[in-house]
Amino acid sequence: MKTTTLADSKADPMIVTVQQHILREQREHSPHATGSFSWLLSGITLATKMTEARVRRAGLLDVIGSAGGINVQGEVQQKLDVYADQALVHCLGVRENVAIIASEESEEAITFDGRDGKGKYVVVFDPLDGSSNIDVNVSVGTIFSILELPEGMKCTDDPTRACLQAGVRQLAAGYVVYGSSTIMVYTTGHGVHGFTLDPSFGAYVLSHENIRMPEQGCYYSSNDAYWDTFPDVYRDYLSHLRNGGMGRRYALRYIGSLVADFHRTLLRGGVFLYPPTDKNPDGKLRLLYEANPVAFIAEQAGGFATAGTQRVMEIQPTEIHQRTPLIVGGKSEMEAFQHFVQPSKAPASELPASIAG
Ligand code: AHM
Ligand code: MG
Repeated sequence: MKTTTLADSKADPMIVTVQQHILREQREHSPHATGSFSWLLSGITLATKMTEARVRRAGLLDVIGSAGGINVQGEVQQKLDVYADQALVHCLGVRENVAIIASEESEEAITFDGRDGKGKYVVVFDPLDGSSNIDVNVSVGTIFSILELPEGMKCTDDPTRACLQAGVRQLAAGYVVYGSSTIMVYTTGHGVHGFTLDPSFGAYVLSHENIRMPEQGCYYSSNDAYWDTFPDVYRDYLSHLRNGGMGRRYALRYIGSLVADFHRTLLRGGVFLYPPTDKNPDGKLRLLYEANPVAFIAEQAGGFATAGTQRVMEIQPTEIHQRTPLIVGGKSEMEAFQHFVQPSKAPASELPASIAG
């Protein structure tokens, strides 16, 4: 008699969930791993599923909220960004291997009591990026970066200092886009992988394995309203892209949600820029939980991220909520950018014809 195996059955054969994928990666790259890292990551995936459930009902919750601001349980409705933050704080807080967290929503880093000796991870995150878009049904996201507690440091010593590590020290980074579908993208330094949430059974399922950024795309992504206040080199670079200097005329795509704009750039190529402006001379985006995770993912996918003249991941942070300019994109666009900003350091062989003269 033939025995039916799971592989034979028609029910979701051979899916790989994010959890299985992490365990598989650990077996391959860190055979002595204890599983503690995947336990930490499961806290993040759970929190993002809680947030996604709320995002999907955003309009409905607003209606209920406007009828008195109290939900059926008698609780005051919470704004989604606060809810997303609380979901992460809660889900990471119950994982004893998390020593410290820092969130865009909190001024200070948070440490958990009684974790000395057990807590070894530092997690920094933006719980709901682009949340001003939520009321108009535009994609928003969650971004995170995972670091290790510095050698010899206890989690109660100086939580802020534990967070102030350069991006090159990230163990993992990722984001979730709550878009037309919900997708989680992460890296642990072994490529970039994407998992789409299957709402029918609530699991992130591998949908984009080993994502590579196209070497050249056809979009640039920046807030054109600030054009007049961009430094000259940025305007020259953007004119170069727009006017066909890279062999094609680049078109503009800008959502105003970093996670969504970056996700398109990762899959379709091109370049995303948030340069210094008059209003934000140091850029607007936050180094630790916006620029660094995006930079790690971009580099793992064959792209690059700079703050102008310095690689994003080499910046030594001095403050948790420090801002930075961010220019991130595929190989061709980033090499061309280098020619505008630091011509002496740009790769000679790749000079765009129009600049090489
Ligand atoms: P937020 O973290 O408060 O949502 O702000 C960050 C957002 C990014 O998602 C986006 O890239 C940027 O702000 C858009 O800013 P602007 O409206 O100035 O173009
Ligand atoms: Mg943000």
